[in-house]
Amino acid sequence: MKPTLRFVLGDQLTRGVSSLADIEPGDVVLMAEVDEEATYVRHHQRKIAFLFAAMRHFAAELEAEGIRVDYIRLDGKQRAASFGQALGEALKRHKVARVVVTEPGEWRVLEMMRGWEAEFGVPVELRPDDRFLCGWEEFSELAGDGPTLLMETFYRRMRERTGFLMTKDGKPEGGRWNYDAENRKALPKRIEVPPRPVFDPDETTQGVLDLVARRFGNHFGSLEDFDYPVTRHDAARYLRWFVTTALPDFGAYEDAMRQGEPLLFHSHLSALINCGLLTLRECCEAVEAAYRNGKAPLNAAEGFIRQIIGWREFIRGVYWREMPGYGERNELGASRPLPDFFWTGETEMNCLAQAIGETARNAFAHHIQRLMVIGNFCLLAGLDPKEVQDWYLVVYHDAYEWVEMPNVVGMILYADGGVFATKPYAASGNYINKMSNYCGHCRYDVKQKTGEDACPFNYLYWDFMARHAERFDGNHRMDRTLATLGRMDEDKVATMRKDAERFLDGMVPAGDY
Ligand code: FAD
Ligand code: DLZ
Ligand code: SF4
Repeated sequence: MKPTLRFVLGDQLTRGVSSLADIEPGDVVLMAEVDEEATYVRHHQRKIAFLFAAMRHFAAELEAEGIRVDYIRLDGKQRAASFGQALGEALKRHKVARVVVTEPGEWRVLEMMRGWEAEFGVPVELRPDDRFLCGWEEFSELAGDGPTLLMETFYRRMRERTGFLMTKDGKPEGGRWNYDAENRKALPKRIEVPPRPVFDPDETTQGVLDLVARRFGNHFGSLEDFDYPVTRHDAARYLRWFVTTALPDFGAYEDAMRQGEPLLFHSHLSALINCGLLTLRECCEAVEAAYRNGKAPLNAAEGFIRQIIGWREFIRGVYWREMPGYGERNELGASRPLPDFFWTGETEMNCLAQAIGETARNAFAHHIQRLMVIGNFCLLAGLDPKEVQDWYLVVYHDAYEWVEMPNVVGMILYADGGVFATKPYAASGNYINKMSNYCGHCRYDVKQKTGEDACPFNYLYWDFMARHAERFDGNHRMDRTLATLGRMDEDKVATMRKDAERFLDGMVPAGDY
């Protein structure tokens, strides 16, 4: 019998991925570093390096198992510009009966895959990605199929279904489903953030870093001090470190920010889970075990597990439910171009300068920086949703469209009109001041509402509310804010709106990046 060609993409680096499930001796695994994936948006240098290094190590591990791997390097003798070309060339090299792939994380790639059978005249079997707990088709059974969805409803069903943090008699551990109210503490000054394990690049990773510097050195971001895990072994070590050292404080300080501390008590596991080096099950099992062994409090364990089996699965369900066309949504009619400082980090707004600077250095910013600093600014400033999506997809090492797009379109920009956000996540400088020490290092005054020295988040916040007051009239979660706006002195509102106009018009558009 002719062998099977199994095409494994860069974010499918799991030995148990469905495309490898029934691998037989003689089958060939195809993996390819292709220019199109690195440049369809100009990904952060560190993201490309991370993924290529992880791919090369994964391929070596398969080979060590005796599996035949046809690995196409970006700088090798065999080259391919795109997934399609890589497959077409591989089919000339190997006489196979069929091609097996696991469904991809992006609509764009799914469309390509659907065309392969006709294009290459070979059967192509597209298998579900069972590394997620909830398939695309069954999402509506768990989340509902109305025009609006609630993550919390979906999450409770996922808890029941998986049994994570459930008692023997089917109740949520501790008697409550959600401990979020305990997870909003500011970081006390005395708390030290624990140092993390670092993973020095080996020869393979160094080769990739050199390649990326050569080929993509003009992309955003830096490769300096690359120390992230790129193998299954190191990823598992990083998970163990998180569970034993950071998890106990993860919950309480989940929303906190501190200047010079890009990771705090966050797991920093998203890129490892998204590319497949870790499975979400093992992460949740390790966290649950820490709770059951008395090593981590319930608010931390529940908070982490909710992010994974709740938010992560839910966001993916929203993506596939709303595609295609989700990326085009623009309910609030936002059209301002992305400002230049999103690429340079050069802004006097310290919170933004810190979050963007860390993003450039690490290809990472934690959730509250992405949501309440950068995202909040994008919303209030009325930035064009397409430009914001591209930026988020480029800059984070964990970014794939299935997860980036709903977080941007639905969560930060409210550009989908509230498919799952009951109101826009808008906040003034007060929130950032409460949750961080950024304002103490800023040239703006967070207490001032108007004028040259006032924190721009303050007047941008009220300008946003005034701009969209009619749109949000009738949304009960906005009642208090709109009532406050209604009671404000008209001249004061006019001054804030003028300040907002001055500030926004003063931003330099980024242009083509
Ligand atoms: P932790 O704080 O330790 O949380 C644990 C895990 O929960 C994460 O590793 C992640 O897998 C999952 N998670 C938490 N929140 C979300 C969420 N909202 N959506 C999906 N998964 C979640 N996450 C990505 O993985 N890729 C992205 O491209 C991405 N883009 C985002 C864009 C915006 C505008 C926002 C607001 C959030 C985005 N997130 C994205 C979600 C979240 O910010 C990151 O998953 C998180 O910061 C990763 O850091 P961590 O691993 O330390 O997470
Ligand atoms: C993000 C990315 C990059 C930069 N490069 C590659 C690559 O060369 N080869 C590959 O197989 N995958 C890459 N990826 C991940 C893909 O973009 C990802 O598999 C698809 O977007 C589907 O989620
Ligand atoms: Fe950010 Fe305003 Fe605080 Fe400056 S004062 S750090 S701009 S919130």
